[in-house]
Amino acid sequence: MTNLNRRTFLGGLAASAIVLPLAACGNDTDPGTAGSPAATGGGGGDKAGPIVLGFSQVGAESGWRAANTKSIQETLTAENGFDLKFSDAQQKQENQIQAIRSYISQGVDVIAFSPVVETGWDAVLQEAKEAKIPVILTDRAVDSQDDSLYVSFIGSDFVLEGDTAGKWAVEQYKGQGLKIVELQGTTGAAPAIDRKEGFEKAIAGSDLTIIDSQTGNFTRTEGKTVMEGFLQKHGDQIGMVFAHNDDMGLGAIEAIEAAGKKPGVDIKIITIDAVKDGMQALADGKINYIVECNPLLGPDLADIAKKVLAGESVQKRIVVKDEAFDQEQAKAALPDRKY
Ligand code: GZL
Ligand code: ZN
Repeated sequence: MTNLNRRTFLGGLAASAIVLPLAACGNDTDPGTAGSPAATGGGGGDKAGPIVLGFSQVGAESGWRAANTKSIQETLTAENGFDLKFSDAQQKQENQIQAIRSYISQGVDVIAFSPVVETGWDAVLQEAKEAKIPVILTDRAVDSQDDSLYVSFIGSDFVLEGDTAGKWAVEQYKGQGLKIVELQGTTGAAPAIDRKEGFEKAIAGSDLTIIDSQTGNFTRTEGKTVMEGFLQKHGDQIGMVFAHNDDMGLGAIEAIEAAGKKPGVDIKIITIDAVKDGMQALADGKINYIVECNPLLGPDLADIAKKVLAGESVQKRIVVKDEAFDQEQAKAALPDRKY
């Protein structure tokens, strides 16, 4: 009997509250009587066999996402006690909802996902709750009224990331009346909403102003296209680009160079993520400052999943620590960067 069936079967047991002698099966230890943590699929410390974890990933839109996926797939391995079911939603919420529903019907032990946008999750998370399948959020948050719909949220503080970027910009460039164009992340996504909020608060009261702002959906291609539009519309007025991620900043660099201007010199650039390509551009002087957003969430996810299934209490919010780099710091850090 595979783990999945055992979990569903045990779930059934608890519901019927009768204790049938379980068919001897595979490597299962005695799951305990109906109603015990094991029987309700709570897992119980003695849960034998791998933890079946269904993960719904946003997509493969950026270098950050690739590093995040790698961390999850490299950590949630069979030898680490997991049977990982992984799906890529191509940045579509309906694909994530569909994947979560399929994990529920498979009767996985735990569901984890990075919600592409903040809203629209309550129904499917309610279904997971009714199926007694714990849900862990990684990377991005949901704006849900009912926070019993997930057991833990592991991710960076995006408002702080925007604040750190804005504070550095004011420190470095105040007094020049700098005009900023903003490349926003995916509309409705927690990092886009929160980074914008943090940055705007940090520059408020200074002589730095945002003269235009548009989503580039966290991708290099769209960042380039939107920057081309900004250059046509605002030309030499543009003193700085604030991009919500490195990939859109790298796209902006292509557009700026195509317009015969020097990125990092004629037009300053501040981005967020600190993935390898971004850090290289920073070291090369084409970007001026990068605030890191650590994508290596696999170990925390594995730890929380094991604790939840062992019936241990877990922290509701785990804030991932981020650093920030200027050009000199990037040169020093590059050789040791893990992503
Ligand atoms: C942030 C993450 C964002 C990255 C982008 O934690 O959700 O999504 O900043 C990625 O690069 O696409
Ligand atoms: Zn929000």
